[in-house]
Amino acid sequence: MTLPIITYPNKQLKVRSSEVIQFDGLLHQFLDDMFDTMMSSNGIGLAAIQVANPIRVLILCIPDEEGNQGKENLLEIINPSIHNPKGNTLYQEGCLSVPGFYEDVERYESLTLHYQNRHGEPCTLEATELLAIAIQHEIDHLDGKLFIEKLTYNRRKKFEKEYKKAQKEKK
Ligand code: QAP
Ligand code: CO
Repeated sequence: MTLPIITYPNKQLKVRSSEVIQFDGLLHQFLDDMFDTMMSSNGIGLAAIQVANPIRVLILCIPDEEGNQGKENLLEIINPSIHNPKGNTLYQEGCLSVPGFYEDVERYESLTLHYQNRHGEPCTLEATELLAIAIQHEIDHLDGKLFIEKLTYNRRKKFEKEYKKAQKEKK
């Protein structure tokens, strides 16, 4: 089942999400719904708050070299924390909650991630490249932050102008 995605400037996107303590069937159904929602919107990452659920859950499905985005590449990440961040890198980011807008954002180049899987088991992951960037983007959602908040003053102004214009044209 797909869920509706909340878009900027909805204030719910600013909420700090809470730790997951119950790894039950309800959580598993929700993770499956998040996956359907992300796939049907052509996303590579989705945080629970983007579908109005303020819990520390995110999913990622980075396409492989052939561009395939199969469920075998799906990462379900719960209660994550970033360790040993290294280096810096620029990437043109987008977000399903800020549709149609893309801008360069600076992130750590590599990191170690501690998290729990859908069964509550502790996991560790070494991430670089697009995976490392996507992890940071999605964890920001759990803390109520959007990538547009990392833009310089001038680029943020450019965003507000372009986004408002696009919203008007949609109506
Ligand atoms: C987060 O973003 C991300 O504007 C995931 O019209 C972004 O899946 C991780 C999307 C950059 C790493 C690098 C955006 C789809 C999808 C749009 C997404 C749109 C349609 C964004
Ligand atoms: Co996003």
